[in-house]
Amino acid sequence: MPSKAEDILNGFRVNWMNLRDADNGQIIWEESTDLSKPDKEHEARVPKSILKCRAVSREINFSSIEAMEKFRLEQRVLFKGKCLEEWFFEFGYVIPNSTNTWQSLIEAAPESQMMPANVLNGNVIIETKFFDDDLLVSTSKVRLFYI
Ligand code: RRQ
Repeated sequence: MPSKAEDILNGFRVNWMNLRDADNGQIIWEESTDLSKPDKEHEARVPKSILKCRAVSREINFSSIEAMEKFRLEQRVLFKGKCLEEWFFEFGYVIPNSTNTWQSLIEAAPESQMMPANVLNGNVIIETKFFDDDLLVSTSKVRLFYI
């Protein structure tokens, strides 16, 4: 018998996602592959100019069959397995059988110095944990290439 977490996961998908330079609204990256799926390590190629952005604005368009009380993400930036930074994003209540566009702002920690793109390239994994409140629904991993 499927658990509640499995029911949510089975009815959940990311339809598309984009990233913008928050200072000028220009799209840096967009894709319609579902980077939330937990079974395999995903890869994404992003322009290295993203590292110069003060803030990145992200839209995630997702659909859910199941209601969620408090949909939220915990994301970790891992460099060679070591956590550089952790981010917390909360969407809140998800209407059953709905499609939603979730906008979030990713800001550089003040006075944080980015490593060069050639050092980061292929060595950064974004680990994303999907929760409904305290219930872990899935964990996905995306390896980043800065091009
Ligand atoms: C804290 N230090 C760093 C952080 C460093 C460093 O110290 O050298 C390097 C990189 C980063 C992470 N970047 C954040 C930027 C850096 C410049 N200032 C603004 C913030 S990043 O550009 O590599 C970055 C941006 C966005 C990493 C992850 C993401 S993301 O979480 O929005 N994301 C994107 C989708 C594919 C490309 C990246 C991963 C993602 C999003 C949603 C889901 Cl469901 C799964 C995975």
